[in-house]
Amino acid sequence: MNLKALMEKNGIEGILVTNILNIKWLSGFTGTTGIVLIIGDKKYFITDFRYITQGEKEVIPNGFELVREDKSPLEKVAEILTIHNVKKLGIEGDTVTISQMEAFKKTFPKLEYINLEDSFFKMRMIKTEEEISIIKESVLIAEEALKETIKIIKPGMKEIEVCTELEYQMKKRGASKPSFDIIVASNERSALPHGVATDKIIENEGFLKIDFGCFYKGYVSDITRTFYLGKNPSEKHLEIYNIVKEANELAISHIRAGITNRELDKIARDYITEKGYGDRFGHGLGHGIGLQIHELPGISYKAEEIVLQENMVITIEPGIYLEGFGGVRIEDDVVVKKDGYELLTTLTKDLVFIG
Ligand SMILES: [Mn+2]
Repeated sequence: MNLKALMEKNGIEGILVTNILNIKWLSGFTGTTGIVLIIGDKKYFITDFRYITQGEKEVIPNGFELVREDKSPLEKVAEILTIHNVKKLGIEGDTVTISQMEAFKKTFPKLEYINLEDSFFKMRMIKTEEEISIIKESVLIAEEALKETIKIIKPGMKEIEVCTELEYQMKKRGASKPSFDIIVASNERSALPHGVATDKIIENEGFLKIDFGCFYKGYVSDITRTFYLGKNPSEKHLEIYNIVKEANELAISHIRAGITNRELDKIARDYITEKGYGDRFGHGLGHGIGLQIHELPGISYKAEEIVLQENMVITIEPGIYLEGFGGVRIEDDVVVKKDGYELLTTLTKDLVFIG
């Protein structure tokens, strides 16, 4: 769906966009303060003194009119709405706060507001070729950084040292920051699905799970690899590693436009359940990525059913977590294609022994 279709469907003349990531997605603006107002074919970007130069460079090439406000952005919005005689305005119901809504109602008391709910998040699900190439870059930076980091990992190191090295290696390659708090979970801590790095010492003979990624030009990567530190894994280590790897590969092999998010989740979940570990896989199979680390569609049995479409970018990340023992997750980033998929992650999924 595009903006025009969104306005027609909702019977509105304009849309007020305040979510900063939706603003970036629409206008290309990378700053932190601005408002976008769409009225019919006209696109306005309203900002203050601090962002005029940046705004000119970023939003004007995308067809926006730059409007400078010196007092209050909402007063400027009110002026433009009056010029165009707008009566019904769309707002982002999944983003606007109660305080913002009260401010809108105070400034434009005569308007009728239409809740566009998650429409922008749904539009953002399908990436352009340009967005996909940036995400690809983001994945490559993260992967190269991990390869460099693995070289220095040894028993006796703290998880947080691994995390710091990985962050440094990503930034050195052009990342602006990690896409979330890096997870470095060693030994029995690997059983924590979201065990962010701590000052725990990494010990020999156990799993080391690293879930990481970076922001590059505003877009994220999100990858997990589980390593074995040492040389003598138990049968259980190998068993759960292989089940997770097979579930990951099985799910990815089914990706194509037309399958639903829930069907995909079920494929991996049924496989893990068949092998006896269904209750140890307690989270969704994956999620969309883009300007945010968790975007629509959620690839989960709990998510609203969504049919996958070409150029959605999703993660596939099955896991098995055994409390007191350890856990495995293998996560890849994948582009949905018409008749299949494009795997962006290139790191091996074979169990790698380090240390
Ligand atoms: Mn993820």
